[in-house]
Amino acid sequence: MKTRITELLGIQYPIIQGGMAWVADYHLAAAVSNAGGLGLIGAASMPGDVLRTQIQEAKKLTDKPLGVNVMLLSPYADDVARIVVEEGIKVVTTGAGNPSKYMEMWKAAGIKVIPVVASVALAKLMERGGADAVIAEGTESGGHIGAATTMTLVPQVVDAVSIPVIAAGGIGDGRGIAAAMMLGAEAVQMGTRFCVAKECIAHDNYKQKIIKAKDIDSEVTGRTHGHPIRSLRNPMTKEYLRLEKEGASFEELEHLTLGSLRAAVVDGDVKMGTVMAGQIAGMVKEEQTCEEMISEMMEQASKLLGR
Ligand code: TUI
Repeated sequence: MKTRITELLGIQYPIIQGGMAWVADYHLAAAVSNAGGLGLIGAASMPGDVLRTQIQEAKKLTDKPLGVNVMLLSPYADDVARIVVEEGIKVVTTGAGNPSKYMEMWKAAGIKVIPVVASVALAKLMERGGADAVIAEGTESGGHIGAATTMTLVPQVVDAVSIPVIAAGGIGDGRGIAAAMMLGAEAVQMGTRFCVAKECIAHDNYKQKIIKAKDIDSEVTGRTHGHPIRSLRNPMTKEYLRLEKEGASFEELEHLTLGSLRAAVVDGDVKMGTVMAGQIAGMVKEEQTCEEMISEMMEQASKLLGR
């Protein structure tokens, strides 16, 4: 399935893996790339030296195109932005902010820059600033989210910019891929489904929590202080939402979730940890290899799209 995105990135299938903090390490990134999509190392949780090692390890596992996701709220963002250049990374996606201050450095290094946007306004700004494509991410996604749904955001971004648009949020199978294409997207970004990939290093408790989740099992915490996060309902989200309702301070809430993503992903604490996952978790039913997931989804999408 050729699109401007498969051509731009030199990949076989229009599938990009989300750059999930703690979850998307070099094992997952290399597996997605080897299966014909674009794998990304999620640098949100990584100091510069850790990212450097991760990139070098990934390159031992794959010679296919490979990217890095730069989470702009990370305290290491400046180091990470420089290290992707030094390590010869050719594709960068960004999340949770405006990457304009790094754009010139990345473009000069020949990096394809693909920011995640949650609004038409930011998509237009990114196009003017030289972005090669944008990822329009709907509120169905896991983790840090915007307000618009994928169904409404994607076609509005497609109409507003000339660069190719990648759809994200609530896409977990071939039907989702086909639907995204019908909305004008030229690829999809998927996170939650890849969380349960065999090659993914997330703790088995985390994977099982996603596999057991039903359609309405996610919650959004943090709306009151402007950083909404979608994760699967557990004792932590219940306590967080109770505190938010009582008007708890940012510091109190922060105290509850400090280190909680790592606790869930690495230590398997799915009770008081943050199990970030999208609304599609209810449809994710089994652990498979990235190769199995991608070939199954592409077969389904191709049939539906008649190509
Ligand atoms: O970045 C994400 N999702 C994430 S990052 C993350 S790590 C984290 N851990 C703890 C606390 C907070 C984050 C977990 N999930 N998705 C991409 C994304 N970007 N979604 C929405 C946006 C976004 C929102 C507003 C991008 C730009 C924006 O406006 C920027 C501006 O300055 O105008």
